[in-house]
Amino acid sequence: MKIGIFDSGIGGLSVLYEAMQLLPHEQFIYYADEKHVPYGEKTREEIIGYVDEIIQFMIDHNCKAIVIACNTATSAAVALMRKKYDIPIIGMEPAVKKAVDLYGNQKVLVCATPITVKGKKMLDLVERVDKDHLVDLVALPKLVRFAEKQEFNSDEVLAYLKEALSKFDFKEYGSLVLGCTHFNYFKDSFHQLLPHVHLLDGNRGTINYLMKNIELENLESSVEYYYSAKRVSGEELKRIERYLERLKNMKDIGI
Ligand code: DGN
Repeated sequence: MKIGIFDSGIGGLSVLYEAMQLLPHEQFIYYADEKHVPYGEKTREEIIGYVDEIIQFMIDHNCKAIVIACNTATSAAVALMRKKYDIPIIGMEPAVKKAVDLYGNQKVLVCATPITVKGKKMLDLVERVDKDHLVDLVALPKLVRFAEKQEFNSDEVLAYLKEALSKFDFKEYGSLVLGCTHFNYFKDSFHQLLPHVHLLDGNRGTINYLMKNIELENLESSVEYYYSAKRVSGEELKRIERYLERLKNMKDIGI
């Protein structure tokens, strides 16, 4: 059987990339909900509807487990979906605990979409792990659109990040948590602006958790890509390959 991984768009490819490294004998379906990206600008009810439809699609396509490779969709829908379906449904959890454990001698900045930053899931997580009040949150909504346009380390991206982060005094911060899977494409820009700050994403933790919840198989590795239920081919497949190539080039930045 297969493992289904989905996101509103191409952010979750960073989770797929990690999964392919750690699970080389599994078969994957990757679903980018390009019809509805960005989820960060939708209502919770709308997101729940999209997620439900995608999970049904994955089950119809023989998936044994599903990874919601989107912090926004996890925040809005994972609890409800776990009640509704009886296969493992794995969500994203921003690596806030890891940042506090590893770099808690300094402040931690968590960046994500507005829905994730304001969501109950994030607030509960921070309350649980942030005993010393080290954690600050910031929404960076424009990065999702930049990533979807394949605009990465441009002057415009750097100017946006500089402005959005200007209210934080980075002498006090030791780490930056990427709480949105789309933000992984900007690790080099974050690193360029904040060279002494450690970058963390939640991808490895998510795949480790997935591994504990499935029966591993010994299959010939493969990935089927879909853009909102339409099988991807030709130019669109090349677009996806460019994202995977970028992730490969940045694999040594951050943890
Ligand atoms: N990749 C999504 C996340 O991790 O939150 C961003 C979703 C969006 O469409 N804003």
